[in-house]
Amino acid sequence: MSEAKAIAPLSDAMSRGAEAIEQFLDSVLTPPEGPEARLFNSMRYSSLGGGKRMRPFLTMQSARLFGVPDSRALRAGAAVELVHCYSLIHDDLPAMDDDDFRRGKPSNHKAYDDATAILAGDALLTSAFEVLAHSDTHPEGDVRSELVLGLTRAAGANGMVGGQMIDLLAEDMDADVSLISRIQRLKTGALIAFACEAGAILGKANDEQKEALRRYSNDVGLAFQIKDDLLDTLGKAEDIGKATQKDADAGKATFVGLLGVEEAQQRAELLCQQAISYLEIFGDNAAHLRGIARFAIDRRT
Ligand code: GRG
Repeated sequence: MSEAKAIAPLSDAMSRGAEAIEQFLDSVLTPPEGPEARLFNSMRYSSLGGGKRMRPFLTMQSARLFGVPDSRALRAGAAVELVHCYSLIHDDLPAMDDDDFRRGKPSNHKAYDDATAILAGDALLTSAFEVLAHSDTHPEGDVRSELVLGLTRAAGANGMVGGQMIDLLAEDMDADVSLISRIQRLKTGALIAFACEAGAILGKANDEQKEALRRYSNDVGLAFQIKDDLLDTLGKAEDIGKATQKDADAGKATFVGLLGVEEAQQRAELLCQQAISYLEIFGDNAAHLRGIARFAIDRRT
């Protein structure tokens, strides 16, 4: 009879993952001598010392399903986090969401200036691809190029940036749940989905395994976004580390605005359960991925 392997509680595993990401990003973003040190300091300001690091944790846990060495999964997860950090800097700029606080401190353009914040975002984005394309991420060029292709698609015009464009335009549209779902699938969901896909690419997962992870991550991404809307409506700025009620004040259509708090909560719960059901084929090895699906909707920040 096989005995279920004891696994560390989710919070311990997430803390260890976050610590590993912190150290890796610290090593990648070492400031050089000279005036460009300002750029590195601005990049470090928005990538170190904060954030839940949920996306790299998804990469590391997905990769573990296929026995991928942690050192490789860490690099792929860090690349995803670098893109995420760039998106937060640019999203906070006056031309976008115009937010003064992020992760409990002044947003990048407030701590530095608009031009430096734009450059820091640009440089974080490019450093993500530098990390991914390095042979330490995987010895085989084909695997590395599949990773690069996947991240390009998730982050670019057909993914996160495209979603941001539609989100900006949607302020003047009669948005319904289907449009909001599309925006969020691109803006937030695509990068979360790639975080899981990266683990599958590194581990050369088969089609059935890739499809299961794809469905899981799509539902987690949407549930995560609904929770973000709920936090924006119900949360306190001091707990969340950024302003709340921003979307409602800007007249933006959100899941909560369209469905109401209760139905939005129910939808997030259903998505969470559905996401977990897709992990059945991975058995006990997917325990932390199941935990993350719950974390996405139970979190307080
Ligand atoms: C400006 C290119 C560009 C893209 C912006 C993702 C995005 C698109 C903007 C982020 C704005 C935002 C608050 C989106 C809602 C969902 C989300 C990405 C929340 C922040 O992610 P968390 O909660 O943040 O994982 P931490 O700080 O924990 O890393």
